[in-house]
Amino acid sequence: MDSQALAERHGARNYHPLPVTLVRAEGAYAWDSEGRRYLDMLSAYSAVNQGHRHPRIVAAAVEQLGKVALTSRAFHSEPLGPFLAKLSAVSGFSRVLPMNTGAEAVETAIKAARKWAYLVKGVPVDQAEIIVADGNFHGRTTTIVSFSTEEQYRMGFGPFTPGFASVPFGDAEALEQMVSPRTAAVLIEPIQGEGGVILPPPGYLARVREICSRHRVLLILDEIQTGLGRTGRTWACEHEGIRPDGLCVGKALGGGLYPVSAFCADDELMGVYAPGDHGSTFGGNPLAAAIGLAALQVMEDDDLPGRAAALGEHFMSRLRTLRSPVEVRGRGLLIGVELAEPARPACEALMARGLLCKDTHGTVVRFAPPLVVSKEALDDAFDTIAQVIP
Ligand code: IF1
Repeated sequence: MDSQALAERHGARNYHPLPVTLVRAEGAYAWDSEGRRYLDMLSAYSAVNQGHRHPRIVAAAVEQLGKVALTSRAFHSEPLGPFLAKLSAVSGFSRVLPMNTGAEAVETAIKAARKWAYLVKGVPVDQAEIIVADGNFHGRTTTIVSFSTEEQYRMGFGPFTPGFASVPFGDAEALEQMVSPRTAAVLIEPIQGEGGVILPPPGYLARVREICSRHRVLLILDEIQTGLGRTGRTWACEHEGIRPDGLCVGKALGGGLYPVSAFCADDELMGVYAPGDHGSTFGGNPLAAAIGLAALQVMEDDDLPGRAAALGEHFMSRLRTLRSPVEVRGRGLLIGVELAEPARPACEALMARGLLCKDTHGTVVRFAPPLVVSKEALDDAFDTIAQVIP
């Protein structure tokens, strides 16, 4: 049996992958078991911003593997300190709590916000509320899907965690109406990726920032997908010149090699965590720290935010010349092309022509190539896309 058949036979059916088996990848490209080359337009959902197997990140991983890979946080490890210091500098927050998956970073943020509400803000214990946005995606744990508005992500997984209220994404007035003395935090994505690459109205993030500051509510941004250069700035919130009180980071923090995530905040918020309050077997392990440090250095040295800004503007301007899309939206190299019909057939046709894409929210084709992609590759990709989505 080949890999697809074995996965069909033995794997849980929680995905419906395109019929392609990837055996090698490098930079912006991947090759299947028949030797066909594809331009990767998904980047593992923005976890491969630095390109597949970036030589500097692979070298850092191999070097660390030759020393020690896993110690647990019961002991210090050599690479952890420099990684935490680097992410602190890049995020602009004094403290970093390293985890593995994005969902764990979000859960870390939720726990910190609730404890801050009780210890610092004075919200009665077990009554803190966190405001989220309709159409959100923050991960798949039962607490996180408790506040999802996507029925499929919730169906059959109750009972759900209380203490969350959802408001329309982009509506600052509705958000302010939802604020109460029990509100600990607002948790939102600067751009909703899974929601179909939904950008809020200009100024929305700045309005939310002002509302949170005025009501002494924490603003926590989930930049797990939008962060680390994807939208043309290191952090998507920079487009509106605002600074949250907490930042969830993941995906490309692992440099396309390994699960690395973190929650970043200043001392007042992160200070609610005392030794033993929260943790993870693998969080902040030496291999993750070495990879995370290299991933951040590559983002800076290869100017991935600048590349995403310039290439994204160019690519979106070309996509906007196509007649059939309902809308082309995005920022940097996080782009969604909304079709008038289901997007999966278009993704299958694009795959047959050498582009790996993923549909989202039924009718949207997401284009999110590695940020190391060349302009020429994007121009070739446009010519291919124009054949499928005229
Ligand atoms: C799947 C979606 C994208 C995320 C944001 C937290 C997480 C994610 C903004 C959790 C993860 C992944 C999960 C993956 C597919 C993909 C996805 F379609 F599910 F929503 F990218 F849009 N915050 N997104 O996008 O991070 O725990 O997965 O490391 O679950 O199918 P994780």
